[in-house]
Amino acid sequence: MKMTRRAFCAGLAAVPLARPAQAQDMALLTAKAATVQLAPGGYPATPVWSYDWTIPGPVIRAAQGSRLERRLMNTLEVPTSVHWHGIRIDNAMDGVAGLTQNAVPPGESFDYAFKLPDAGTYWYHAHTNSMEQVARGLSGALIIEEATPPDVDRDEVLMIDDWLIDPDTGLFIDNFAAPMLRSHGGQIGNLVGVNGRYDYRLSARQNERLRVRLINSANARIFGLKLEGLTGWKVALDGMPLDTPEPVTDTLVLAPAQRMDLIVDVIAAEGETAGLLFAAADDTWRVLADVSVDGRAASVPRGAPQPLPRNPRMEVVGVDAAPVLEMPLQGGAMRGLESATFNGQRLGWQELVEKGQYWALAGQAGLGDTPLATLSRGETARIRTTNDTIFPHAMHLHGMHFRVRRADGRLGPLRDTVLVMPNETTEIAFVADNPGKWLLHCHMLGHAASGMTNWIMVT
Ligand SMILES: [Cu+2]
Repeated sequence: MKMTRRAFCAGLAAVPLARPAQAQDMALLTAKAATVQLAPGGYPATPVWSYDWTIPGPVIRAAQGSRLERRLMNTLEVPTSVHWHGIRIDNAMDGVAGLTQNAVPPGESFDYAFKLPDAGTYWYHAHTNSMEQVARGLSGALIIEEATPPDVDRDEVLMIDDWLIDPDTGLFIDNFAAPMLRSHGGQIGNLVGVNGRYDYRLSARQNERLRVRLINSANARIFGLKLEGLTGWKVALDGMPLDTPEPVTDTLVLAPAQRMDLIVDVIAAEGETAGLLFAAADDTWRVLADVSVDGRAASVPRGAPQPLPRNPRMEVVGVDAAPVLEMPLQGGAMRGLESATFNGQRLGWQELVEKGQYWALAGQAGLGDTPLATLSRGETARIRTTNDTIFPHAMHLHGMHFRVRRADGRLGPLRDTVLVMPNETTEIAFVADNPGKWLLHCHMLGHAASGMTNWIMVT
């Protein structure tokens, strides 16, 4: 697909339509078919599934400790539901169709209302047939603000995505269920962009300080990212503050569903190039977000930033004494499965393939009636994932954050999604302090739909 980079995109991005709301009404989040100019001007516009007419959906901002209320209105022709990714949420509000709620039928609504215990960068997305619904556009940023925000000049949300578009028609290439994609790395788009634009650009001044909130909302693409004309520190991962800001010295890796907060200083002078680059498949660095430097905010850059204020309940205690649950990641192209349990039956590889199941977690393909584990509230648990496949997987736990326990017993940062590379063993440890049924799945959404989904119960 040939894409020219143009300063001006002729297509009009869709804008949210203001709706008169009754005072007693809950604020709406409408799942809606829309048409958006994702490809450069001159290429056709793309019919999408949106929240409130835009790709991505509106940035929802709320204060830490407050309650978020949204009435999902489903005006699509398919059932849907909303998952509030990374929020340590009431189980009934987690949005997982078939586990925590029934999918909302066309024409109906569902009221989401929940407390926001943690500040940070989160996102929301469809969790009904998410492989297709997220790819068609059903996602948006969810920003929970600290009472005392860090000292920055600006706060920018960069939702990074890719889309698989037929350049002749503008339509999404409709092969979400293709075995080739689901049994391999997943659906990788042919157009990469930020906040719904292939040519996203910001303007900034030299020595201006920005908080940049990166969110990977792609179905399967692992982004390698690099700063140009900018210098910065990592200050949070998956919403949760790091104890100490870490200088960015190398390529940043952001797996599907992961977030990273950076505090970035513009070091390029006026007229010099600056921006965020991504590693393309041909190993070249390409511009993902262009920063045009115009003027000067200060004569010298500032020093290292302070850490963000901590969120509550960030400690994971009693890890060394906690029992270890083995959850090997299995299957996929080139490796396959001898057998796995699917819908209560032990099936061989050929039977699994016929049912569209290419992957398994600890011998189980897809959700079973019984959870992978039942944990008592307050218990510390460890789950060891050995990746026996030849593909990377971004493993996400709902409802609770975890820390990676390294081989030497030290704990990594608190997060909700971890990238497990082929032949790698990663152990996560968490306090099971949130009661309910919590999904544990790969966030390569094609993998999740074809076996890599399980759940744990906290009683
Ligand atoms: Cu996977």
